[in-house]
Amino acid sequence: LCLASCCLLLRSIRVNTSSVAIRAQAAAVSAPTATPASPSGKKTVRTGNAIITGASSGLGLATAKALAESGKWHVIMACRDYLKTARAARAAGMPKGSYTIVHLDLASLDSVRQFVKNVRQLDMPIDVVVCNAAVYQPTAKEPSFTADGFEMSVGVNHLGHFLLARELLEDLKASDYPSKRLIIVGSITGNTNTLAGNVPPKANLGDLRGLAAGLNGVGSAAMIDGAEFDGAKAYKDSKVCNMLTMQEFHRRYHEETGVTFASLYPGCIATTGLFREHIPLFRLLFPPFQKYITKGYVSEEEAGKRLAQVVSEPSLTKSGVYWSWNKNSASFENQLSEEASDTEKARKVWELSEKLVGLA
Ligand code: NDP
Ligand code: PMR
Repeated sequence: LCLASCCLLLRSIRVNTSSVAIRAQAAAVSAPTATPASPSGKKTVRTGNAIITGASSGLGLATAKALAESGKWHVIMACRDYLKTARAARAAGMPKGSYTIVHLDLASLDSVRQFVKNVRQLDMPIDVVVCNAAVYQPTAKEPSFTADGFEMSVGVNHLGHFLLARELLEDLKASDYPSKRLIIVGSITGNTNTLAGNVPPKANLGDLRGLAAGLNGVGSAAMIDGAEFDGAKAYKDSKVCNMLTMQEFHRRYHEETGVTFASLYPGCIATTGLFREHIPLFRLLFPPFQKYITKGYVSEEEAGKRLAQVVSEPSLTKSGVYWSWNKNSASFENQLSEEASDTEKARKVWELSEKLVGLA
């Protein structure tokens, strides 16, 4: 059974379906909700405000729910589909007034800039930012591109978040919250020091020639390493960029700002929308494969609790850390792969990304 599932899973990555183009949508902002005040006279920390990108489903939604239900957080759900997010929040039973939905399409740098303006208009301090949204296009034969012409997976998962995080750093810096955090979700599949990270195609940023040339597929490659397009690899490369970016933020800004920078692998949440573009056979086999064979499976609810810990647990304030959880669901500081902890590569990815998003 193990061998058969492995072969089917591996084969299923090679089956092609058309990729979905994502367009920038008009900005939509829900009415700001007042942050509940802490009871007067008591020395309680005020309600924290956490921005979570991609909170309309999967890990982002489960984290938003866990934080909202704790009563200690107001969640700003940064999503590209307003109605879907509103329905998801309601269906998840998130308390009314515990969240605000603000439009964000990470596939458009204009949308990212507009989001930052809209969020500032809410007049709430920004205490935590969680870069969680992602797309995974394992069956795409050809690359698709963001509004700014970047290959979609790296464009959304890394470059959109890079601009967002850079812009919001000053808001985090200005916040008076006792523990301010910027969290960028990583993954085991970007780390080649693990079994999961050695399933082909493996992450590899190479000498960054594709990123340097703009990732636009016009006269240059759509892949960071300059090689031919491979959707699964592009996703894994984007996760390496996420983990490198977190560490570069830590080196450049932790001391100056006091912000905690962190990344994590929450476990294999095999049931989320991340696999929506995969073939039906993969979607059928992947959850039982992860539950019964690798035993790496976690539910959306459990993964949401883990990310919520990285947002708010007083014990997880160390900066520059990539968190993982053991079989007993206890958090620990995990080791990144050689590439995902390469300081020189982190600096280069940072500098090239700055140029691409118009910050340098
Ligand atoms: P989902 O597909 O359920 O969630 C992804 C979210 O990203 C959705 O809310 C989606 O919005 C949003 N999104 C996609 N494109 C854009 C865009 N252009 N602009 C704004 N939002 C966008 O997947 P997961 O919950 O699994 O993924 C969440 C994170 O967890 C990702 O960073 C992923 O890499 C990471 N992860 C997941 C693992 C897993 O096993 N599932 C394991 C390790 C890490 P919409 O609803 O509109 O499509
Ligand atoms: Mg993997 C302990 C082993 C382990 C873990 C924790 C994961 C997580 N995977 C493991 C092993 C294997 N996977 C093995 C042995 C195989 C070969 C059969 C395998 C295959 C596989 C495929 C085809 N796995 C996958 C895919 C995907 O398409 C997923 C992916 O790579 O998305 C980028 C995936 C994943 N495996 C994981 C996790 C967490 C994923 C989702 C990827 C992510 O969110 O980063």
